[in-house]
Amino acid sequence: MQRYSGFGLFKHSLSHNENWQRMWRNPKPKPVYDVIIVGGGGHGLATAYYLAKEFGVKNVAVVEKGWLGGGNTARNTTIVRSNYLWDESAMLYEHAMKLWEGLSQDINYNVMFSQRGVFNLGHTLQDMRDIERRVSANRLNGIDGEVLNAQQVSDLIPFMDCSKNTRYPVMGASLQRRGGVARHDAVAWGYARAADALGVDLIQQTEVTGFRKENGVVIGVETNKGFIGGKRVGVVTAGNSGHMAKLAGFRMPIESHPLQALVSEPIKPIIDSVIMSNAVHGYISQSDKGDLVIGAGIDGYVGYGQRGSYPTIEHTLQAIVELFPVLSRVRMNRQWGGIVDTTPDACPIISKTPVQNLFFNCGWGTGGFKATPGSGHVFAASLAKGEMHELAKPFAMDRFYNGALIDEHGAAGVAH
Ligand code: FAD
Ligand code: PYC
Repeated sequence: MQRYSGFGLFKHSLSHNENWQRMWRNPKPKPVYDVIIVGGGGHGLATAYYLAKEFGVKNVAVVEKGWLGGGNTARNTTIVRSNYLWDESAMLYEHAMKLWEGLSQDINYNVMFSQRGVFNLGHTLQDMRDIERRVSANRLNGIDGEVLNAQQVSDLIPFMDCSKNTRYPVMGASLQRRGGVARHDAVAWGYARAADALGVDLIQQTEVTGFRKENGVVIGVETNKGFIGGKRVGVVTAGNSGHMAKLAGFRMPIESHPLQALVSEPIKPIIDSVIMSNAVHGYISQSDKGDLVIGAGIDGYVGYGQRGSYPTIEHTLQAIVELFPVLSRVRMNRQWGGIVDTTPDACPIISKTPVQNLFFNCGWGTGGFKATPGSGHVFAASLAKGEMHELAKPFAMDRFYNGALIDEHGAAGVAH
C-alpha cells in the first residue's frame, strides 16, 4: 500500500489522478471459488475480508451487480448502537460494537467511528417502562446503558424542546454512550481494500441471475456475464433478498420497503450526539460537514424503487421541528431512499437454506449498518465451516416455522 508524505499528496493532487493507485484490482472471474459472496455492500465485503483474514479462505469472490457499497450501505444514516432488548440480538450487535471499536486499526482505514452517544427518547409512561426494561436487560448482558429523566435529557440536549407544552413531552431517555456514527462509504471502501489485499476478487457490474444446482447442492452462480463456479455461496443482497430466494427456488419472509433519509444545508455544530424518538418518530444527528442527518420510518408500501413518498418526508420533518423548533428555518438539501428487507420480527436471517451450501444473510431491515462488522464476522465463520456460528444460530430461517421469534420491533429505532 503506497503512503504519501504531505508534499507527495500535494503533488499527486495536481496529477489529474494519473499517479493515483487503485484501491482494489478489477479482476476477471476465476472458473471456481471456494466461496462466492453475492452482494458487495458492507456486509458482503466484511464477510469476504474476515473469510480471508481470520478463517484462511482466500479463494473468494464478491459479485456485485452495481458498484461496491452503492446499496443501503451508501444510503443509510450510519447510527451504530447495540442496545437491543433480547439476549440473542443484543449479543450479536454487541459483537459488532466491539469490532467497530478496533475497526479503523484493523483494516488500516479511517472509518471515522465516533462514539458520541445515542439517545432514545421516551414520551409516555409506557415508553419509560420499555426504556427501563431494555436498559436493565442491556446491563445484565454487560452492555452500557443509562436511564435519564427529563431534566437530565434537557441538560444534555439544551436546544431540544423539553417543555411540558408539546404534543408528546419528553419524559426521559435511554442513553448508550458507546453508540454513535461511522462514515458509511469508508466502511465499504476500507473492507474492500483490505479484502482485495488478501487476494479476494471483487467483481463489479456483474448481476447474479440464478443459482446452478446439482442434486440439491449449489455449485455456482449464473450471471449476466456467464457462469462462476462456487463451492459455497453466501447471499448478502439486503432489499433484493426475497428476489434472490425466488431465484434459488424457495421463499423468504421478507418484505422490501423504501426507507428515506434527508440532509440539510450545512450549519454550525449544534448536535453532538444521535437523538431518536419512536413516538414523535424522527431521528437526527449532525455530520462532520455540518449537515443535519434526518430520518424516520419506512414508506408503508412495498417496492424496489430507491426513492420515497412526500408524505413520509413531511411527517419526518414535522417530528423533527416538533422536537427542535430551533431548526424550523433550516433548509433541506437532499433526500434519497434505499430498499430495506424487513422481517416479521425485525431481526435478521443468517441461515442455511433448503439448498445445500447456499447461505443467506439478510433481513437487517432498517438497522443493519451498525451490525456490519459483526454480521460479516459471524457469516464468514459460518461459510468457512459450513456450520452456523453460535451467535447466528438463533437467526435461522426455521424460526418462522417453529415460532422462536425474537421480537425487536421496540428496539428497532425506526418503525416498520
Ligand atoms: P447493501 O449495502 O444494500 O448491499 C447489498 C448489495 O447487493 C447491493 O450493493 C446490491 O447492488 C447487491 N445486489 C443485489 N442484488 C444483486 C444481484 N442479483 N447480483 C449481485 N449483486 C446484487 N442501519 C443502521 O444500523 N443505522 C442506521 O442509521 C441506518 N439508517 C438507514 C437509513 C436509510 C435511509 C436506509 C435505506 C437504511 C438504513 N439502515 C441503517 C439500514 C442499513 O443501511 C442496512 O441494513 C445495511 O446497510 C445493509 O447492508 P448490506 O451490505 O446487507 O446491504
Ligand atoms: O437502527 O438505529 C437504527 C436506525 C436509525 C435509523 C435507521 N436505523
